[in-house]
Amino acid sequence: MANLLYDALFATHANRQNNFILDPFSDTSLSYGSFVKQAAQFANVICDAGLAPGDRLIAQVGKSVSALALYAGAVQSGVVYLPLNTAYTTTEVEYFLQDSGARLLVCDTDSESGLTSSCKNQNTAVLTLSSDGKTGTLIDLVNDASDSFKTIDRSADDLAALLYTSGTTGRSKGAMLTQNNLLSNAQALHKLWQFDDKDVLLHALPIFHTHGLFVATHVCLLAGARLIFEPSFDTDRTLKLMPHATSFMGVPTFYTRLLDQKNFNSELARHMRLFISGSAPLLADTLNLFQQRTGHRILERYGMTETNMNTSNPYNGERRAGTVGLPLPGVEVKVTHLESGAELPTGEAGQLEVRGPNVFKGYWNMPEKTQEELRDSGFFITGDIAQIDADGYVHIVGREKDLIISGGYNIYPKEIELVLDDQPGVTESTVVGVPHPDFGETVVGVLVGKKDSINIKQIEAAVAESLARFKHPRKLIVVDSLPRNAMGKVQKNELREEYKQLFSDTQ
Ligand code: MLC
Ligand code: AMP
Repeated sequence: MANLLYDALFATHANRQNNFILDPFSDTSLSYGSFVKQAAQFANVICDAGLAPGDRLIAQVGKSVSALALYAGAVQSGVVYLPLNTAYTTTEVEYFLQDSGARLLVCDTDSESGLTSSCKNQNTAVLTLSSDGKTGTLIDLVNDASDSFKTIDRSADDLAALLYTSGTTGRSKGAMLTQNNLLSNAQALHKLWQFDDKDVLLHALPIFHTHGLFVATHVCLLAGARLIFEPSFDTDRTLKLMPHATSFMGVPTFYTRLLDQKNFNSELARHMRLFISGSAPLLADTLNLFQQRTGHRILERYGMTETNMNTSNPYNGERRAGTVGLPLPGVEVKVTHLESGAELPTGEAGQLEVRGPNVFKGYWNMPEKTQEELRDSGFFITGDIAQIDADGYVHIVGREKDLIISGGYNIYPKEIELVLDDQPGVTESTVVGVPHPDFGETVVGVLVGKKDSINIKQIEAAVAESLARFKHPRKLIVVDSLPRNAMGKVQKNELREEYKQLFSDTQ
């Protein structure tokens, strides 16, 4: 047997001296060969920590080359990589620790103390890694570890990663991603988007999500391309670095922020060959404005944690504004009736379903939830409402799932409603997403209770205590009652309509 994912992404680069990571500011670089050696050191430390193939490793660490080498070491040692948003609070991380049964937690030096007791309770080892990837107990061990490691065999259907995507019921669900889920998708994108070893990807996405870790990094690894590996997205730095790059991937907020910069123009983008957008809807206006400003037409694609990428606008061919393009080779999409599941005729809007080698194995420890969303036929029910036009282009027209996407991050209202309902004086609450000029959508909490019995500041403090900053309602509104339909269901669309101007640019 072999380790398909490791062999394709990393082993192929062993001993190669060509550049992998570039830093144009300091004019330094790291070769592929050196990176592969670093990964082996991390793999040795992971095994020395007692992890066996299939064990889970939680990484809640800043974006650094060491963090990427930790991921590569996890793949090489056959453990299941479980990345977490660095914004998650201790309370949120404790859930993931317990649900995943992780054997090792790698966290930032600053957050170790808050997690030590939970880790001790469930016999999870803890190692630290500083946000710049240069220090911590993990690095101390890596520095003493051998830079060669016998790669652990893993089959195509073995788990490679476990990524949590919050659930409408409030409990995050772990999406089980196999070696083949990840490799087949990376191979399809590598070919479709024509990446090669002359490319330099300006990588400003976090690597604790699908977009930054699997779409951006895997495609470059397969192509032998170079990465300008930014710790996070910073508009000014992006403008300075762009002349050194050939390609860029981002969420729509990256693009609207670039367009807000008057000095962002075709001159700065003259070396670029490809801009890709995803994770949230890209407005047709943004796409057209970007093309007018730079001469480049952004290529929009659509994916999910459970399926990696499903559709993409073509590299050569019409990049149709307001659509997420055509199904990837090997991927099938169909639109079905919300209740009956029957396939709908072309052009009709309904539930978007996806089938292919990219579709995950199921939700960790949630067989019923898996059964609900993954049909016996292999089609996965995405929760997105779409219509497919006569040319086969997929238009995402809405969401059946109760989801807010803010700056590319998924936020599930239920998780926030549970906290708000718990607050003194609140008899009930509901959370909706409303348009936001920068983040696309943002969170509004609507509370029912007696005005004088609700303390907004205290509620904001309670929310901050248990939920990551990006989930915090940007506005809390107290009302006498919530709009309900005849069945008693809260009419969130009425509230979205009522508050849609709350953050409008034209205020
Ligand atoms: C940061 N903040 C956010 C936020 N990001 N609040 C809401 N939504 C977000 N997305 C908080 C900050 O902590 C800060 O809090 C305040 O909002 C202002 O932050 P900012 O300085 O404006 O944010 P910034 O740090 O610049 O980050 C914004 C961003 C970042 C867009 C660069 O959110 C980002 O990198 N998003 C990418 C997410 C991503 O990779 N999605 C892919 C999911 S995978 P305070 O305390 O200072 O007020 C997927 C599948 C697929 O969806 O198809 O790809
Ligand atoms: P996540 O679960 O974090 O991977 O988010 C996946 C969800 O993001 C999808 O189900 C869609 O709702 C949304 N999404 C991703 N890409 C796009 C896109 N290009 N256009 C609209 N929505 C998108």
